[in-house]
Amino acid sequence: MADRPIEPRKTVCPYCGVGCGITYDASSESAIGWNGPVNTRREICPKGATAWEIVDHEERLTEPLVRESGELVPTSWETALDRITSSFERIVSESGPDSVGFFASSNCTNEENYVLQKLARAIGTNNVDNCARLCHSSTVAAMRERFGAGAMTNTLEDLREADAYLVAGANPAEQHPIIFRSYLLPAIQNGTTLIHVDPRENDTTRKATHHLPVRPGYDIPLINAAAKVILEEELTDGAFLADRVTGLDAFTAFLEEVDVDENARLAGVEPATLRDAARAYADAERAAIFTGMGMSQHHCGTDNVHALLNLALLTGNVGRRGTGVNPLRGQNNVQGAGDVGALPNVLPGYRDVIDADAREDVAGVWGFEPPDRPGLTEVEMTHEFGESIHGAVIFGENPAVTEPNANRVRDQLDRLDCLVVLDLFLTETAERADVVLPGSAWAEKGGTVTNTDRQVMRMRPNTEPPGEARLDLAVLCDLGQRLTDVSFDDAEPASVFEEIRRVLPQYAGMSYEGIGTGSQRWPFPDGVDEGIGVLHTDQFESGRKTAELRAIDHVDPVDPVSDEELVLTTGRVIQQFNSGALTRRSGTLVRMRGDDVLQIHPDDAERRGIADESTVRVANGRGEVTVEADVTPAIRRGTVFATFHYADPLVNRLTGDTLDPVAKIPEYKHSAVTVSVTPS
Ligand SMILES: Nc1nc2c(c(=O)[nH]1)N[C@H]1C(S)=C(S)[C@@H](COP(=O)(O)OP(=O)(O)OC[C@H]3O[C@@H](n4cnc5c(=O)[nH]c(N)nc54)[C@H](O)[C@@H]3O)O[C@H]1N2
Ligand SMILES: Nc1nc2c(c(=O)[nH]1)N[C@H]1C(S)=C(S)[C@@H](COP(=O)(O)OP(=O)(O)OC[C@H]3O[C@@H](n4cnc5c(=O)[nH]c(N)nc54)[C@H](O)[C@@H]3O)O[C@H]1N2
Ligand code: SF4
Ligand SMILES: [Mo]
Repeated sequence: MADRPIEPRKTVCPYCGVGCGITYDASSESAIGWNGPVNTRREICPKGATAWEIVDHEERLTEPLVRESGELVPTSWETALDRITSSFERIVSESGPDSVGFFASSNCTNEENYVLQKLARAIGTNNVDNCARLCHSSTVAAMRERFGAGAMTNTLEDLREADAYLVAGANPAEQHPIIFRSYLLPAIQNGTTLIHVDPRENDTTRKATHHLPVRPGYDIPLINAAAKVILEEELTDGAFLADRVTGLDAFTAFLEEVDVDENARLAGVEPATLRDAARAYADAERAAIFTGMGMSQHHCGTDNVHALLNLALLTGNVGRRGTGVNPLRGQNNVQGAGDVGALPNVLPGYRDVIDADAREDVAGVWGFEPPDRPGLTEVEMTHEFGESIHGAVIFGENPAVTEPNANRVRDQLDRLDCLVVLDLFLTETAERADVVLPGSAWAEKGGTVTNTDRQVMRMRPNTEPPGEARLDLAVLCDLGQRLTDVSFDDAEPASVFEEIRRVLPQYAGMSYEGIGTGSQRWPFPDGVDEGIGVLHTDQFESGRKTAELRAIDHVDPVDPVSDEELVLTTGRVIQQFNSGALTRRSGTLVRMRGDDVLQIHPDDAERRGIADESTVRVANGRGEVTVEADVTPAIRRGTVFATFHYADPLVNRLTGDTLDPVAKIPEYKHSAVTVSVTPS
């Protein structure tokens, strides 16, 4: 690929939601940091530092592929696009617009996602979603309902001022490394208390003052007990409760039934540790909550977050610097993919598709009215593949590895009449496609991405796509031109951003030029000088002055666990990213070990005759995997942990596809499994 022209320009890391500034560096022939809005001292983590290895990788897709007699063979763009057009036209004319579905990409820009959701809606379906569904859809649902905005309430900058951090079900030391090292750790070293709620001890726990090793799936009893301690010991913020909160009496009555010791035991933590942690949070002048997948990815994910919101309201920890409830978002643009409407129930700016005024407003810009019936979510769509959905476009996602109940997902993908994948590599999903389109990597594209603390930043090309590969935005616009009657002939990021501004109230005051090499933060209404940092200061984003305390009952996990079984929970490590489609291809990252093992407690291992580093079989009714055992007291008894970064072992064969009833997020963090020595 050395024949591509390269010009180093300031862009944004393609991996996590921190949004560090990176650029190509000619002297080291790799990516380095620049002093971006978040990584102001140019700091980056191992993934950012190896990001160029992906751009220049020999396995990059460089020409379109189509399936002929069962095999994927190289073809021209014209043939590939013709195949998609004729298949989709036939499917839609035979079975209607809801017989096609679109997976947008949280790894890709606002402009690309905006075009894809508009394309779906122009065809006449709201079947468009992105993998925000799999991360924080539950968090967004709870926060939108109670506070009026599903995003970090605070900014990284002001969170440095907190006196206590409550990190629940997140491991920022590994998953948001630059936030942890450059914002949280300096405060912790300066005396800020860190409370970590996580069934495992990991790099975040190692800096914690209090560790609550919760049993997976039992966060609600733990949080309710903490709320009871706060109320009993009069650690509430009376003035805030009087002014900004409703429902105190009903909530107090609900807590009367809560027994702190009993709930602590149910949650698997020491009552005294729980009481100390509750006091540490409530006593702090400013206390900030961070929340992650350990909370959101449960069949009760929305309720988990509702329970957390109670803590912030009781103690007046919202609407001020150094406080709030802060979901640490996943990919570099998962916040933005939702903002621009790549979701089945809302239009750009989170306006409901069932709201006639919202539809009319976008119709004023689009020239057509979007359909009024909410579409299906990602997991619901895969379940309909081969049933009511026959054609799908999967843009920058790898569901064959990352969706729950992977054996079922793979069967369903194979049942589609026409599966189109737009990606950089022949992923496990692309291998099942009818048409594979070669897209553009981070270093090849322009456009904007929105990071975890609502900062919209610009990407800039450092080089061109390799071979016949094309810019994602151009490909999506081409598909729009061919599949709809609407004009998609303008594939310039700057002009698409202009259109986004016109339909997305939160971005209305921004400008592409104005963002420059800095950032602009939403909400940024038209006519103001800058976006708003701390949300909910005088009133909530809901438009109300108050938010409600809410009684949240514990619900048992869906998978009952017998005496012989253990609970499998899943997650991440610093050096791998999601399906591993990119990071498994980095020679540097795969040399960092420990990312494809099963953590098991020494007592559980001994009972099963399992030795450290031996190969074990992990199984349940959905499937099985073989994996190396890492016998370690870092994981609580009765629980085992594995990452989902590999296609082998494919850990998602074991996860279940029960969905949270509100947000439709799958249960990734609690599956019953047997673990046994593999027969030699
Ligand atoms: N290095 C790296 N960084 C990433 C990613 C990556 O793949 N690799 N992915 C990005 C994406 S898309 C996302 S969404 C974020 C996710 O970032 P995190 O939310 O930090 O991700 P996880 O590791 O899935 O889960 C966090 C923790 O939840 C704990 N946990 C498991 N079950 C429970 C439970 O029942 N209750 C509680 N309280 N905790 C539990 C796990 O032990 C784990 O340490 O990371 C982003 N950043
Ligand atoms: N067991 C278990 N499973 C999980 C989770 C868990 O905690 N446990 N977490 C869930 C979560 S939070 C998430 S977000 C999902 C992630 O699930 P996915 O989104 O499926 O995972 P990624 O590996 O991020 O997939 C991104 C794909 O986009 C491609 N890509 C990257 N950049 C570009 C680009 O610029 N252009 C194009 N065209 N393609 C690009 C990559 O090659 C890759 O194939 O996994 C979910 N699955
Ligand atoms: S912290 Fe996240 S955004 Fe920053 S370099 Fe690492 S992966 Fe990239
Ligand atoms: Mo995610």
